[in-house]
Amino acid sequence: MKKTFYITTPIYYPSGKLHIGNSYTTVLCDTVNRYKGLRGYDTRYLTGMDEHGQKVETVASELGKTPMEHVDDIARDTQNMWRTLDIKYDDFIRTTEKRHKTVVKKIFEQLLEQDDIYLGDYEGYYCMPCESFFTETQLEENHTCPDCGRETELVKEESYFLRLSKYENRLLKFIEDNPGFITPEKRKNEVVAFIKQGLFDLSVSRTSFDWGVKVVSNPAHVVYVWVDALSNYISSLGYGSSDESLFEKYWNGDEVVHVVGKDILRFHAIYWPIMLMALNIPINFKLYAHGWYMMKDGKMSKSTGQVVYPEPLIEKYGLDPLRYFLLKELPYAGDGVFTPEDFIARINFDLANDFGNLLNRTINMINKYFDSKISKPRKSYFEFDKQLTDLVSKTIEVYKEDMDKLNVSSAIQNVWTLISRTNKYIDETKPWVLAKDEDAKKELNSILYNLVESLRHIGILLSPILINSSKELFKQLNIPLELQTWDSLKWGKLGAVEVTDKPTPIFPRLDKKIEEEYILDLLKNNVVEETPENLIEIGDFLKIELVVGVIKECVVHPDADKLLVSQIDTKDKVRQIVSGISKFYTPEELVGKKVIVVKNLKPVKLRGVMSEGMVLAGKNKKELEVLEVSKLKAGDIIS
Ligand code: ME8
Repeated sequence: MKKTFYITTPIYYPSGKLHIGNSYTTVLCDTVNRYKGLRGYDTRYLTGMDEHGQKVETVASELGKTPMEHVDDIARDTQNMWRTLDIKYDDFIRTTEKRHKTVVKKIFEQLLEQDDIYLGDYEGYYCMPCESFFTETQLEENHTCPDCGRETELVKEESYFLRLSKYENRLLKFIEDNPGFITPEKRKNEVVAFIKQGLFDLSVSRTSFDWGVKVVSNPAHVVYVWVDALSNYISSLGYGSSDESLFEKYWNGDEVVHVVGKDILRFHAIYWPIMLMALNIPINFKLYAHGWYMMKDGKMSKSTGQVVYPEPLIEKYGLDPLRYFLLKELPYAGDGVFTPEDFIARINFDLANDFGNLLNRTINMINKYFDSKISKPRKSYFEFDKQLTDLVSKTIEVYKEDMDKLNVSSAIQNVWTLISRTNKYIDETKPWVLAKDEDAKKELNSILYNLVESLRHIGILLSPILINSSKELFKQLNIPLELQTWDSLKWGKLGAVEVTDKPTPIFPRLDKKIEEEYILDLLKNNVVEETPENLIEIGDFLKIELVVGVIKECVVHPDADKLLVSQIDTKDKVRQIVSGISKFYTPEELVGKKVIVVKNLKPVKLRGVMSEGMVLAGKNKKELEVLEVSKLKAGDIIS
């Protein structure tokens, strides 16, 4: 029986178009999954979308869509994008699907019944774009989000909690007993340090929005995103349904790997295993947390145009160069940077010069010296042969170790060492010199055979990575299917070959300057002037009632020097408004001014004094100026 292998990406938020950063995870999983398939595993690859939450509800309404219409659109676009990247997943789960929601409901109720989930009160600062809650001490200045720097909102509501604290010691022991559970090592250390600080119970429901899975026993609550999202890894396998065969086969099978970005490591390394412990499901997975793709100037961000999308790069340069770049340039335990210069350099140096040229030169020589046919040599003629074959065997071994660790970047580097060695073999054996000697035909044939045999091995090792060009290599060299397999990775399995007599370079060399400029232009087009998040509907604006008010009296706030308390006539009444403008105006300067007042602001007490509205003012770094009108009268409407 074949061994099983189950690999998952995180399920993506439908917060907009996915960029090369999120694509990295999906390409990485696709590559590892193809590698495992090559090794003879029975593989299953899951990806999908995390479609619930307040943000989806808000963005959809801003776009004038229902949440379901919005997530349908994004899911379709995402699947199209994966098609462009030739991602071969077996299942695409969406958390809005019935098969998923049923499982979430079941899990929640079971945990509630067992008292692993209990009802309490939640107070925290919520950042909507990040879908995250923070304690006050975690916030940056002015209560802004530590991750994205945007304003957070203080939320207090009834909430269900998952008892993390109860499982703290069991989890630490599990991590200690299973050294390969979290990789790379440095990520594991981060997790252990975090747990040792002590775990707080996790808020797992919300009453402030609707777009989510309703708690069966208390429908005022929706299940908060992480319990919903994490369950996808088993709901997609039919866990808890009438047919658990996939769950049995893959979850309780041989290998399960969750691949995640470093930012969501904690959720997968702490909350998910604790949920599984509480549900009495074996923690059969291993976790690999990768770093991030950055831009030269920092994080990828749609709002500043510091973002790269895969499609235009694929359209212009083909799929393999992008897959190669993504997989090669992100080091195992660190972050990577995308620059147009590096992208073009990788195509020109690694793909066109080193790899493509080796294939092209080899085929051209076989055509020129042997009319496209060579035979299998009876013996070795050169001292360099052994060096080459030794390196081939060694490369297979290190490649295997790297790929099993998901260190694809290192696997690629090792294959390139073999490519360089093979290029060097040509320089050492000098086929063009032997070609002049009629008595050296056998030696010349053996050199070309060795080149093709090395290229065949390189093609197999690269087949999960460079999916199109490895096929092209096999095609141009006419390698039979049975010699494209993992089991055929053995020197000398190749017999006689007849290569194509019409070779085409698999990676044409690019003009550095022109292409770098082309990519820079692409990046400029990505600058988004205004994102849906900062656009409002006209209806939102019309909700604000603005009228002219005449300031009748004004004094300094009794308990706060910075505040002025004004009595302002807005015709319907004289209202008291507190404003933080004493640095710019004395009370006397304000009396008599005809200003613009927000009339329908909820009254609040500011340092103990009631304020019923707001006076509009404009400001820059140095000055603040209250907006005034000249002809209009108290109560006149501003619109
Ligand atoms: O976090 N480089 O979804 P998400 C590399 N729905 N990876 C990046 C990246 C970059 N520049 N930017 C984002 C979520 N990512 C949750 C997951 S799973 C049960 C729920 C990665 O769409 C990021 O690290 O915000 C994460 O792994 C993935 O994209 C999805 O992010």
